[in-house]
Amino acid sequence: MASSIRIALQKSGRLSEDSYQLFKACGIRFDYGTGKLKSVSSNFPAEFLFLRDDDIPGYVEDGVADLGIVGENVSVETGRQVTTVHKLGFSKCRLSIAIPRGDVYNGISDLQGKNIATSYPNLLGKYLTGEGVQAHIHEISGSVEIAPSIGLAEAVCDIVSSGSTLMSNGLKEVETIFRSEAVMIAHASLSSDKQALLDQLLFRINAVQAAKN
Ligand code: PRT
Ligand code: ZN
Repeated sequence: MASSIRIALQKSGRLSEDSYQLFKACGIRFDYGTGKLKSVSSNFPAEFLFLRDDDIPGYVEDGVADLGIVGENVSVETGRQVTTVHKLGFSKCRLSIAIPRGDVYNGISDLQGKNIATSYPNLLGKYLTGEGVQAHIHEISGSVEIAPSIGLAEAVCDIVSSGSTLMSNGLKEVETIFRSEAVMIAHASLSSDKQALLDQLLFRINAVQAAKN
């Protein structure tokens, strides 16, 4: 009988601190930020793994981790078979298409035949297909916003929060294709004792969220 649940969190990034604070608010203690890759809770049957966010959906799909916290944007982009069990309300952002500020934009059909740089080829590809637009998607892993100014692409599709990165790179947002926040994902078929631990955890998370509102 499994008596513990394994939870994958982002090691170091925009999701890390809020993920830790969520468990803390739920009364679940564990060592965090010590550089270790694993930590066992001292007062809840859970073990935490600290990983790159991009790797979390795969670990949860494979069952190496039972649960994970990740941006919905990453979870959907990876296409991994996991269950979204709860929206967590932090790390809110959107995935948007942006073009140089001075360019004229009349609508999505203006992107027909254009080059669009992104780290989200799957989400972008699905969106464009749904809109009946054919464009060339250039997958790059970072610094997407500089692509137009160096002549790599006419448009970008990237994560936006305040909009200041787009602005400082001379870009304007023209289409929002996905809205995201941090979510808890779970392995598709948890054993009944792991499901019981997840239910306990969700009960505490709901109480924490209700107290905030
Ligand atoms: O190292 P690791 O691979 O684990 O982390 P990472 O660098 O891939 O991800 P990280 O920590 O940057 O982001 C984790 C998650 O936070 C993302 O997948 C989103 O779900 C969420 N999130 C929320 C954001 C932002 N806000 C955000 N602003 N992720 C990225 N950004 C970046 C964006 O890429 C752009 O460069 O911030 C810039 C835009 O911000 P504004 O405020 O200027 O618009
Ligand atoms: Zn990442």
